[in-house]
Amino acid sequence: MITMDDIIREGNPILRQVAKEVSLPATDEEKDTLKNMLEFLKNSQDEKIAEKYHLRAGIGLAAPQLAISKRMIAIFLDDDNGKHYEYMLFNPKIISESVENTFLEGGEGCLSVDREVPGYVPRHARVKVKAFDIDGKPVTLRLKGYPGIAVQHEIDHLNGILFFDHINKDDPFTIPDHVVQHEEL
Ligand code: LHY
Ligand code: NI
Repeated sequence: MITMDDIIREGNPILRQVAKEVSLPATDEEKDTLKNMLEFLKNSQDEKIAEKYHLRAGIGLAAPQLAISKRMIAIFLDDDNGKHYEYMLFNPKIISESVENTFLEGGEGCLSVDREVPGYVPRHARVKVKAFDIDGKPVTLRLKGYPGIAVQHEIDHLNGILFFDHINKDDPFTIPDHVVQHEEL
């Protein structure tokens, strides 16, 4: 199983690389990695397992965080309405995005960043993502709110981008342009 020891941290140059497309059909090893990534997220949200293995709770993970520079991400979360989202995706690509933006009031963190970086991280309020699922079937997702933010954070990792790259350096808590918040999405 994946634990925090497998997750590389800020300063490791792999986090700044542009990850390679997975050539499909994916190998069994690639599929296993993706399944283990989802399993990690699930475990990290299970109080007992998380405590036993010292896992930091996470809702999303990208393969480069495991030092695997390939375009694979996993997401496992419940939104504010209790709706459950879980995805294992190969080669996810944002094919359209809203002009409207959103951000998390509490800012973002990252399993690869062991410090708090204060400030708002502007994200598109809505994104349409094309990807391939674990079986190599094409999927199109329309995501907004929390799952929308999560998928943008994870796809950023595939492009060598970390959340704090988006924070306004001069004024970290300035409200981004064109903002709509969750209830108005
Ligand atoms: N995951 C973190 C997590 O808590 C950070 C995060 C926060 C991701 C908000 C998306 C939205 O799950 C990662 O750092 N994954 O890359
Ligand atoms: Ni991250």
